[in-house]
Order: sequence, then C-alpha cells, then structure tokens
Amino acid sequence: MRSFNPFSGIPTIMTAEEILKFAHERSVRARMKSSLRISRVERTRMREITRLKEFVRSVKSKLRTTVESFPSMEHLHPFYLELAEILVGIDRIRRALGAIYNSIPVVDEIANRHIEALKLASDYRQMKRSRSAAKGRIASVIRRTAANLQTLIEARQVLAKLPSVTPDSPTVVCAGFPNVGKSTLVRAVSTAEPTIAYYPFTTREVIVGHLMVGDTMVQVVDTPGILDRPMSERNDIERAAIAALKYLAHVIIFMVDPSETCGWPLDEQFNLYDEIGRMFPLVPICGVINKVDIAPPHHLASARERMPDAHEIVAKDGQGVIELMTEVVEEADVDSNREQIVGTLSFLDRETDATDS
Ligand SMILES: Nc1nc2c(ncn2[C@@H]2O[C@H](COP(=O)(O)OP(=O)(O)OP(=O)(O)O)[C@@H](O)[C@H]2O)c(=O)[nH]1
Ligand SMILES: [Mg+2]
Repeated sequence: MRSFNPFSGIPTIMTAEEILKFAHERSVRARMKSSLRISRVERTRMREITRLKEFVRSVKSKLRTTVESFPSMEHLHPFYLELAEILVGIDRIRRALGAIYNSIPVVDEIANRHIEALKLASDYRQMKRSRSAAKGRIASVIRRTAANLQTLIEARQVLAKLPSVTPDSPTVVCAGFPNVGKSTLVRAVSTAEPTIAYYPFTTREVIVGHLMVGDTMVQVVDTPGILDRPMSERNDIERAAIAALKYLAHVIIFMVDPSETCGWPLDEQFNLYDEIGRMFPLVPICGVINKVDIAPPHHLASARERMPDAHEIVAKDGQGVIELMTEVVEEADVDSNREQIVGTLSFLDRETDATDS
C-alpha cells in the first residue's frame, strides 16, 4: 500500500527574481542559425526575436510547472485538505495558484506584441530597445505576482513536513490532554520517535508510526495535546490533532493522567473525553488511565468510575501496554492474536517474562 504526503513531491518553487534571472540567462545563451550572407539588420532581428522567445518560454515554463506541480485542492485526502486549511489556508493557496496561472496569457500578449514590432522594425537599435522593453514589461508582470509565488514557497515548506499516511491502513490515533504520556505510549509501541518531555505541548504536530501485527501494518498516530475549551478557541496545533482524529482514526486511544502531574485536573480531562465521544460517535474509543504508578488512590478511583473499562497502564515502563494494544488492534478489525502483539512488542512483555521464569 502506498503511503504518501501529496505535498512532499513538489519541486522547488522559484521566487519572482529567480525566475527572471533564470529566464534571462537562458535568453542570452539562446543560439540561432545565422548565415553570413544576411545583413546586420536581419541578423539582429533574428537574434532579438530568438532571445525574446527563449526568455518568454523559460518564464512561462517556470510559472506553469509551479502551478501544475502543486497538488490540486480538489483531489486531496480530507486530512491533508484540513491541515492545508489550518496551516496555510486553502483560499490563499487557490488564489495564489490562480493568479500565477493567469499571468501566463499576459506574458504571451506582451511577447506577441513586441515580436510583431521586432518583425517590422528597420533599425537594429530600435530592435534591441523593443526586446528589452518586452523583457521589462514581462518582469513587471512576474514581480506583481511575487507575493503569490512566495505564498506557495512557504506553503510547500510547511506542508512538505506533514506525515505520510496510508489512508486505507488500520489506524489508531492517540489523543488526550497535553503531557499525559501520549508520546511515551506511541514511542513504545511503534516506529515513531516523538520527543518525550516533562512539560506540556512537547508534541506540536501529528506524528505517524507503524506497528506490524502479523502481516498487517497498523498506523499509530501521536497527536499534540488538546485542551478542554470551545472549538473556536482552540489553536492550530489542537485543530491538527482533531483533524487526525476526524480523518484518520479507526480507533481512538484516549489517555488520561490521574496523577495530574500533567498539569490539568482530571475533571477537565474527562470533559474532553466526553467531547471526543460526542464528536466521533462511530469510532471505538479505548480509554487509558496512564501513570498509575504515581496516581493518588482517590484520583485513580474517580478515573475508574468515569472510565470503568479503561486500561490501566504505566506507559513509561510498558506495564499493561500489551493488553491495551491487543484490544486496540482487535477494535481496528485487524486479524490478529495476542501472540502476534507479544511478538512485536516482546521488549515490553515483562509479565510474560516473569511468568516464564
Ligand atoms: N510516572 C510516569 N510518568 C510518565 C508515564 N508516562 C509518561 N510519563 C511522563 O510524563 C511526561 C509527559 O510524557 P509525554 O509522553 O511527553 O506526554 P505527551 O502526552 O506526549 O505530552 P505532549 O506532547 O506535551 O502533549 C514525561 O515526563 C514522561 O516521562 C507513566 O506511566 N508514569
Ligand atoms: Mg507528545
């Protein structure tokens, strides 16, 4: 199955000045067939027309490739469409693409007018003036669209960094408040290597890892923390986490931290749990109570009351993680058994080791 980020293959986009420099260099190097028998005036005419045509061809090809190599917004997977909206703005991208594309006929028109003038000119100085006037006018058109090119350059930079996802693969998205231990879990069970730190908002983007279960590749997605507040007040980072839940999750792991060392009270964490349940009623949610090694008993008791079927784990040292992942994979409809999970995550299987010995 192909994993992809539609923005990762966009070739480098040139700035307006780079396009002009590139086209200028091409035009002065343009070769023409010449014969000693033709007059100086005719030679100049041929040279100026050849140079202008080469200049125009180079400018247009750069504009056209810029537009054509940018993925069409109409065909984007909704996850990428939403992230492009959050991180750059779809309208901004569309407007920039449209404006760049629309400058192509303007360039053509200027070129055609000056080529006609060059054909009719009788004086070679006039020809040079005409060619350089044409290049000047085309340069103004390109400079007028410089901001649009810049928008696409920046969009490419940001969007090329998005993770590659395989939309059809079984996908588990881990969500919850900041600092509850999401990355610790995702790092333990998948190929992803998110940074783990004692402070909140460590993860600032959606990160995709993989877990092989038998022959099936399961995507395990780490997300930035989400706070309990109205959607309209959520920032871009939280909205990216919600986009992952909305468009990628076949199963959601919702993690709470009853130790409250994450920095937020359990009540707020459960408000978010309820909200996510309301937002995605059709997606199975596996509740996880993390950090049971340091949770005070009364908080642990109230977490158990709110999420009676939750898995209790210590993500930091793997306790309870195999049981959790066995259920998660089952909920994701992956044909598997505990042995396969144990096989992949054997380094976490302390309990099996203990019983074996
Ligand atoms: N005691 C204990 N600490 C844990 C456990 N799991 C994670 N931590 C610690 O909790 C802190 C936050 O862990 P992260 O995995 O970075 O949390 P996160 O939810 O990804 O945080 P953000 O990316 O900021 O949203 C780190 O200091 C971890 O070492 C656990 O089971 N027990
Ligand atoms: Mg994290």
